[in-house]
Parts: sequence; structure tokens; C-alpha cells
Amino acid sequence: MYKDKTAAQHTAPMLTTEKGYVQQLTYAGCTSFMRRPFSRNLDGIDLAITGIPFDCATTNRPGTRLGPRAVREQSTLQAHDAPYGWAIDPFDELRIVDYGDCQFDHARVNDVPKTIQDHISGIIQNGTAALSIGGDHYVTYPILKAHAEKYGPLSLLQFDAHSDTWEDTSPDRIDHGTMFRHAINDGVVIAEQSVQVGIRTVNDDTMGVNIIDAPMVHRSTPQQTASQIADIIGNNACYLTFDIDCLDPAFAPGTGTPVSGGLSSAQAMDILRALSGKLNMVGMDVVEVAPPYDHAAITAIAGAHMAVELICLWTSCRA
Ligand SMILES: [Mn+2]
Repeated sequence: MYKDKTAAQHTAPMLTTEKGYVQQLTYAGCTSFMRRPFSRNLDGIDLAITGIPFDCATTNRPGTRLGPRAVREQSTLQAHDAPYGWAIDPFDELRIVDYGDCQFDHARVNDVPKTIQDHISGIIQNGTAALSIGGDHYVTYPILKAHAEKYGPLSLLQFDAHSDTWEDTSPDRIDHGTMFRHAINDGVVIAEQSVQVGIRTVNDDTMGVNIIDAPMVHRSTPQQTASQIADIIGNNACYLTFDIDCLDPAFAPGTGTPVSGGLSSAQAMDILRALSGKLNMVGMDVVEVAPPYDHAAITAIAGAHMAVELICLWTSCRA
């Protein structure tokens, strides 16, 4: 429901970094994430949303370079009211901006990982947290490195159909199916204190990561899954990555490598809500939304919702 605002508040919505909701027509305006102001001034900012429009590490269908723009657009559907199902309201309680996208030279692919890492380091160095919107899942690797530099070795909480720890011939390869193998070998991620949720593809070498696969999720209540996750991660600094292909293709068809048998949006949201206040979350992302294969923006809507859920979870976990 629209909150009643004065004409002045309606006409100058992008010019403030104050707390609270920004009122614009759902179908109009330039679409920042959740109508947050675009800003690169992070003084006093709690959370910055940033897009990482890179999809050159994709093994199957490309297109996630268009993900940040699509997720921003669909987030306007939620930009008027408090998120449902949470006791807290990040958009009313915190200062949150849209930091815009990571800029890189598309023709110098080998330079992109370092550019992404520096981009994220620049956001988080002075106490602002980052939520990144992909991009293919490779982007999480340099983002993890930036967070590990600040917080030390991380627990990875990964919602995904795929482990992304497959064999690789070299740590220099830029591949969205092998980067967590390298992150574990680098010491960026602690395998034993990490957990992958929703897995439904074969990889015999788990690298020691805990796996709650999709059938296990379906046989459990969301509260049981959440308490397993919380037990594994404990109080370690935790980075949450949400590959939209964790959701079943019925809920997220617009992605590079969809796999049947996945979670529903409702299951994922229930698990995230059941984790409220239970993690030491330091950063987060939503990746692999690929608009070229989407229908009626189903996947971008799911991506925007998951991003808001992650923000709520992160807020609930702040000391
Ligand atoms: Mn995946």
C-alpha cells in the first residue's frame, strides 16, 4: 500500500540518503534496487547494493550480464511496503543505497576478477556491507576474496543446484563451476564450516563441504534445515551466496543451468526466515538470473525477492 507523501517527497525521491521508503510509480522512473538512491558516497551507509554484470565464465547458456538490471526492475514491485514475514524492516531502519554496477573492460576478461575484488573491497573497507547481484556464479569468488581479506576465512552458505567445486586444471581458469574448489584450496572458505543447500547434481568430490541436498530439504521442515545450517556454521563469519538455480525451474526458468527437483520460492524463504538472528553474516549475493530465458520476469522477481530476504536476514543478524 502506498504511504501518503507530500508532492515534494514524490518529486525528489532519488536525492536523499535518508532512511525510509521512497515513493515512485511502480512502473516508472529509473530502477535502482528497491528505489534506493544511487550513491557512491558511503559515509554512514549500512548496506550498498551493487551489480556485477559478468557472464563470461558460464558453461551453458549466457545472459546473466543482464541480471542486475532485471532484478532492479522487478524489485520495484516490493519497494513500497515492509518485507513480509520479518520482525524487522531494513529499509526503514538502515541506510541502504544502490551503488551501481562494477565497471570492467569486457574485452579484458582476465582482468575482471581483480576488478570485481577491488570493487567490493572499496565498498566494505569502511564498515558498509555489500549485497551483490550477478552475473554468473564465478563473480562470488573475487567477492569472497574481498570479504576474507577483511574478515578472515569464511563459512560459505551456498544455495545452489550445483556444488561448483568440480575438478579444474588451473586456479587461473575463469569458470562458474569450479571457483569454490579454488576458494577452499586458497583458504578463503573453510569447507567443514560451510554448507551447500539444494544440491541435485553429481560431484563425487565434495571437498569436505557439508551438503543438504534438494531431496533432504524436501523431506525436512524449513526449521529443521535452518537449524542444521546454523549448527554447521556456528558463529563463524558467514558469506551467503544464493544461486537462483537453487530454485526449481518452475520458479526460476531464466538461468544458465536449470535443474529439476529444486526448492520452491516459499521453501527458500521459510529457511531464510528460520535462520533469523542465528548467523554472523558478513556479505551476500544473488547470482545467475539470466533474463534472456525468463518468462514474465518470473526469475527476476524471484531474484529480487531473495535479495530482499537476504537483506532482512543480514539485518536480523546484526549485533
Ligand atoms: Mn548453480
